[in-house]
Amino acid sequence: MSDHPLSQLLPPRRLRFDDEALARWGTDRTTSFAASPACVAFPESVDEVVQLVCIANGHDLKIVPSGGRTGLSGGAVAGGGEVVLSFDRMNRILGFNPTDRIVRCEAGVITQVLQDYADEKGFFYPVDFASAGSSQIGGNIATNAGGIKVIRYGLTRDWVAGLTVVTGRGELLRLNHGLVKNATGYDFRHLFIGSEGTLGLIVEADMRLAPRPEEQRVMVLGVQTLNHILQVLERMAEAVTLSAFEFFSDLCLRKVIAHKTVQAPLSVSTPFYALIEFDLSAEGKVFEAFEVLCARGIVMDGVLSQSREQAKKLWYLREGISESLAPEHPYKNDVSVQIADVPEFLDSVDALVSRRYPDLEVCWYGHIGDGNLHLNILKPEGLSDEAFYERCHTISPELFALVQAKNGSVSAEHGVGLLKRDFLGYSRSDAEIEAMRAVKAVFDPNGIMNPGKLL
Ligand code: 2HG
Ligand code: ZN
Repeated sequence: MSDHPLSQLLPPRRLRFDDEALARWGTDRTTSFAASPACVAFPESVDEVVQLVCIANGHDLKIVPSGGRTGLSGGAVAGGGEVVLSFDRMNRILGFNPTDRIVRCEAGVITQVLQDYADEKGFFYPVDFASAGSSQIGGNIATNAGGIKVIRYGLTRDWVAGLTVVTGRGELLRLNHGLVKNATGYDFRHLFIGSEGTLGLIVEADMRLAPRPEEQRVMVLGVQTLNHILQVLERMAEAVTLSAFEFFSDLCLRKVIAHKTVQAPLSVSTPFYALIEFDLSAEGKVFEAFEVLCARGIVMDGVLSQSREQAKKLWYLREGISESLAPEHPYKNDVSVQIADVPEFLDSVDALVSRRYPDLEVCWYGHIGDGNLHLNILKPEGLSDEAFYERCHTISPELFALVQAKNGSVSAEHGVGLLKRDFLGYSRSDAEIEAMRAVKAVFDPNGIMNPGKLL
């Protein structure tokens, strides 16, 4: 394909047209969209990205930015002859400034590489989730990734001190330069964070690090009801600073156990489990709270990690859920409400699920400590994928109406992409969506950036 406009920029090994590359880089972890990009480009420098965007504008080529492709909303799916722009070859750590605790990364740096680098330097990069081993920093920023430690450390947004982006026009913008204070008007850095590649490409980022925390302990507690989970949250959060508060149902646990050879954490099985993480020095207080919760019949049993290795094993019971369910192609929901609204919201979702999904198995889990609930519905045997998705699609608006009634989000942390695009109106007003379109037109006037996603 030497006549392709991008052949003047990239050598054949960095501009691939083969079926294997198109299938691999043309999609993410969503299963309901087919990949059909025209080619996959692998730039190696910011300058090449700028040139690529300029060529794309001149030839009406659409661009789908591609990071670790771990997304679950179709944000990295190239389904209509687009150029996939992969950051796999822009994966260097460019420097470290210990005074400001800032690491400068290319967009393709793997999350775990940044975590390990921070650790080597005596610091901590706190954004963490199950796909940290393959997701890339650029993708994390483009989706404002959350994960398991948000309750203590916030979202990716909170750690981005500066950004270098190439807009859909092909302009290079250096945003915020790692400053703590910068009161000079609109902060475009925050506009690009969470923009899902619809405004331009994130090419480099200044990521701030946190002080390294003490060793963490993990406890898994068995409870009878969702409501009891919330009582555990209240009591534990009152007693200590939690680094994580997660929950999962017994069905999720059984799926993880069946998927990998791991053991059940407790000698009894209970309908739900809470997983908490906290500093080692808080262990005594956690134990006191645990005893009170047991005495009140709120907690049935619990297990506390005694080493890093054990903590990791307990974490796997929660972090392994998504991977264990993946072969069943579940219908995913990722919603959030304010933490104060969680109890009432859970009750209403619970009622909806038993009314509308009585014959479907639902895996409940998520980051309930920050208001984020993942509801994965499993496809019954014998039902085709299409029939199943169609049925779930008809129920989703009812769930989203409950979310809307609480001013919640129809996509807490997985992004909008293709999957939630038609439901955006449940969380954002018409005026907001119109303003989003206007903003996109400023940065991407020819509409070449990640078409069909988000808006
Ligand atoms: C998690 O918290 C991820 O495990 C994935 O956000 C959730 O697969 C899912 O629905
Ligand atoms: Zn999650």
